[in-house]
Amino acid sequence: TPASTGLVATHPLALATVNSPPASVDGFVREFLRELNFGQGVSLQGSTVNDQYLALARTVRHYLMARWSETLRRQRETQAKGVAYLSAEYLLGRQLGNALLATDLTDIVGEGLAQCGIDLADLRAQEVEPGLGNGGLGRLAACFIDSLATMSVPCIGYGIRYEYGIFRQTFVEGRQVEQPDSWLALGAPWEFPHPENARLISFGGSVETTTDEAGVERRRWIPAWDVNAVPYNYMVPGYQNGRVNTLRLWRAQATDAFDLKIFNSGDYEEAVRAQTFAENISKVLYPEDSTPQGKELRLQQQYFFVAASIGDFLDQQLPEDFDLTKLPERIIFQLNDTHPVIGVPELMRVLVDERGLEWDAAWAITQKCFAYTCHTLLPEALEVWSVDLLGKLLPRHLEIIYRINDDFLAEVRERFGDDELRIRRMSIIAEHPERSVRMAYLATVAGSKVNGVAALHSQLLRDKVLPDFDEFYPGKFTNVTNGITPRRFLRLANPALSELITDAIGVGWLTDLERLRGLESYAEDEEFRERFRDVKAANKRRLDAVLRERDGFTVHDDHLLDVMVKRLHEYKRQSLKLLHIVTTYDRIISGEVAAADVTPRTFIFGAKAAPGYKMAKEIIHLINAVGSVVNADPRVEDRLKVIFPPNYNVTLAEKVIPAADLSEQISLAGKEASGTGNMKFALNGALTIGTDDGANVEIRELVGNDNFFLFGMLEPQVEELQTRGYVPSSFYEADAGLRRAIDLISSGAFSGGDRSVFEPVVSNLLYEDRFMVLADYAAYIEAQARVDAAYSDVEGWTRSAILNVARSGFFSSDRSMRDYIERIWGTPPSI
Ligand code: T68
Repeated sequence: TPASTGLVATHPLALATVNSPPASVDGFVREFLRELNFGQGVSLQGSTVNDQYLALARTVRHYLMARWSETLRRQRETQAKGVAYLSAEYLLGRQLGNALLATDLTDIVGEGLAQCGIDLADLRAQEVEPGLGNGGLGRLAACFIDSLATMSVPCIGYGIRYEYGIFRQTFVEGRQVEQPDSWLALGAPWEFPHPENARLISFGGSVETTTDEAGVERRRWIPAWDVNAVPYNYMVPGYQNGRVNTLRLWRAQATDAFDLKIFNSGDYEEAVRAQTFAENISKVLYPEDSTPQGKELRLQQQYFFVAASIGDFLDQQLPEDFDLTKLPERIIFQLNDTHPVIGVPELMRVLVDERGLEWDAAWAITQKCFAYTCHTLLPEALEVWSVDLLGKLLPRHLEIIYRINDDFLAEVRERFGDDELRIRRMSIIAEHPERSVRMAYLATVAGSKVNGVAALHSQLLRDKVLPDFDEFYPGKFTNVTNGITPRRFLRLANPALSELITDAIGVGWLTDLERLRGLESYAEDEEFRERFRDVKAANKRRLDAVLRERDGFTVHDDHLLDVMVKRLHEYKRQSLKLLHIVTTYDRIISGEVAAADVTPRTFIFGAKAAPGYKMAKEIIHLINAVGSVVNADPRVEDRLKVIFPPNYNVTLAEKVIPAADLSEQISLAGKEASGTGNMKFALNGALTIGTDDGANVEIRELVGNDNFFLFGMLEPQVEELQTRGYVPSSFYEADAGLRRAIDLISSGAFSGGDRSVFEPVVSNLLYEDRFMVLADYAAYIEAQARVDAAYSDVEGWTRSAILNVARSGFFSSDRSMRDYIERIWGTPPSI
């Protein structure tokens, strides 16, 4: 309840909800200095860069506050249908630039700070990005909430406020070493903690049967332990539209701080044991990507944030007398992969056990309130939880899951008779190798819709991963192709290109990205092409400055910049890129080609490997080893450079992508669900060399075959080769170039003569090669030759690059959001 205003209510400043500071240089400077003085407690003269950054962030926040408060007020009043996006990950990137863009304050702030003798760029550089996600899935969530705010759609993002985000990657002698990511250490100016709104989340214990007042038997969960979930709110500003949505991340806090009696007795460790245990839940992000870890703590994290979020929504966002049968008219819970799927039995538990609804009524509500997005095709990436673990941690939820499964299988029997094979295939409970809950199946049964993240992926999901369910639930499966926010990945990351675009086609494209089509005719304009090239070269110099300072690397602005940035995973095939580099190097040192005849290229890698993923780490080591040798070999005459800056993250992406000429999207066909980096590169005028996989398919369709380098097996060919029996060594035997590249690695050329170092990588390629690197090698080398030829035609290349920009409007996440609204949510955009 808000504090009583009493007499103060008559004060003029108290009449408005929240007042904004004046949007002028003077107004800003006054506000900024007040924050410095009264927020940080320092004078301008005595302030550090961090003081200044924190004061600036809080000042910019002030400009968003009135919009936020107004957005919340309106939502309370209209009770318009909204989206609760449930995601264990949000890879937000830096906040300052985006907040300045949203408020259109960049110029005012730049000038105001200059008057104070401060360079805005220095303060921007001070911000540590919240890396609360692993890769594509987490970044997608961040793009989606940006788009929803910009489109004025009511949305709350719910997630976890990890104390440590994705690890900071360092290299020691070329090998990955992980360091904790202390993103909160220097202060967290963007968050609003609300400890007074903490929610109690329970775990463990048992279930008993009780009889309620009406004499009806009810199951009741008697938990064994609990933890507080403390909400931390973040602003999600729409782009210059007066709207600010909310991202609410939960932090775990112990219910009992510590045991004073034990503390006084001197056993300090024991005194805080319970606290440490509870608070571990939001301590650190699991760095696993595309391979879910069946760890108890991870299940605790999932239930912790989902139970807090659903409880928060029902108790805090709805009016007190809300009729729960109307819940589907008010909210849709969008499940970002299976990580939040435990929310399904949780909503059932709340409706049935706590709110007293009948099972069938509760199930009817639940089925309409959830929708599920799948982000993978790898069978090993589909999350399962052992029944033992789930029953120990969440006994009542396990019961509910069993009941859901029983009812579901009864329906299957009704339709198909006692087709036991089918029943076993479709059961939410798997029996082998261990009794466990298939979370994707639970999500599919409970969700009103199930979507894949690119056209090909959604098709394969229906045909290969969940065909029985597709048959059983006609119309449930749909596609929404991923997207990226053009605010961050074009306007903020590439101001020079943004300006060139606006000069050509005027304003308005940033919220209506299809307008980039207007650039098509400029591809034929020689002067425009020259300006476009100037922008690219300037972005390479900007990257050069960043990497020089960061890691001591140089980037030549006259090299073709060939970039592969994404998580390190065998299916993404960084090793195929590496074989191309080794082959090119081998051709030079063997004298097959003169260095002077090789297209000068700088290869940039950015990739983190999951700490427990051995092969991925070996590949990182090999990339670094090849880089050291190639970069230092005088015979190469500096025409090839391999650079691998450690700790690739959103901040670095914003500098790398705008500088790129060539985008490497070379996963084995049928393995990359969508990819979103591929979209960012195309939008920034890089050409793609890629397989027919994920959203590459749609990129190629849109930008045109002539402006895309396609290579490799198609998905059905992959499937066919698999069935026929894939023997990687036969490709090695048959291709001299491939043999020489692999032999060069085996020879110890990149490991100081030691042949054992990269033996695991080589053997894996020769005798296992799950992702058919060797089978696609020849096609890839041939495609790279096409790249070289195309790049030598400067005007032709520029034309293609411009067409990539002009035809990438479809990949705005604003479009993705329209598709979700139309195909899944039915949320009318509200004002
Ligand atoms: C990615 N998945 C897909 N997973 O690989 C990518 N997994 O093709 C797609 O574009 C992107 O999702 C967005 O749809 C992931 O990023 C994970 O990060 C992840 C994290 C934990 C457990 C499993």
